Amino acid sequence: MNEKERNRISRFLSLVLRHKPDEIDLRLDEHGWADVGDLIAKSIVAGKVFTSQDLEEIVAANDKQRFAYNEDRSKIRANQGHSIDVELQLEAKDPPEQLFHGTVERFLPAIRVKGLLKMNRHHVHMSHDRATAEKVGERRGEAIILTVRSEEMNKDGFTFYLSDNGVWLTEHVPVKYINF
Ligand code: HQG
Repeated sequence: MNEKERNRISRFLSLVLRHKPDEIDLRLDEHGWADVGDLIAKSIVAGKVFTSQDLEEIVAANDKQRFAYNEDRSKIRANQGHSIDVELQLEAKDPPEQLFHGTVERFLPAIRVKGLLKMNRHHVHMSHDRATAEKVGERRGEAIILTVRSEEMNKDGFTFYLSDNGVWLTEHVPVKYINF
């Protein structure tokens, strides 16, 4: 499987493991896990053909480590980014002093009023390095990087989580903790 093909399947996996499992009649358990055999079989029906070995390659090669297997590799899930209702059982973790969030100019008026909202996802996504936040913002245009005073937030009682692929997550970032 070449890189282009891997990316195509990877995007398809994001769709069915994070947002629309119903589209291929895939069942995810309450923690977001899909059975690997079931995923492969139902993907084939949907015209996305890959083997379990292809899947292992896709998971290993994924630029953001978006997917993970359980211990015996019988199940797979997305590490974060869901819009459907799953409980990832993330562990709370103390954040560094500051975290970065990449966005674009046109969202700033709303962010200045409401702070950072999780929008369609389960959490607000932040990164510990500015470069990653730049990439996140650039998906939508010229990136604007906001600094979140995460340590202060945490001291004030807000909970932070670190996903298995290194994304920092929290429910909501009120305006007063954002440096624009
Ligand atoms: C913005 C991708 C108006 C927020 C990326 C963002 C990341 C507001 C957008 C991951 C707002 C939501 C997450 C407010 C926040 N008013 N707009 N009050 N608060 N926003 O995609 O952080 O490829 O849900 O700034 O690389 O862009 O999917 O979040 O622009 O890691 O693995 O609303 O998704 O990773 O957009 O991206 P998103 P995000 P994957």
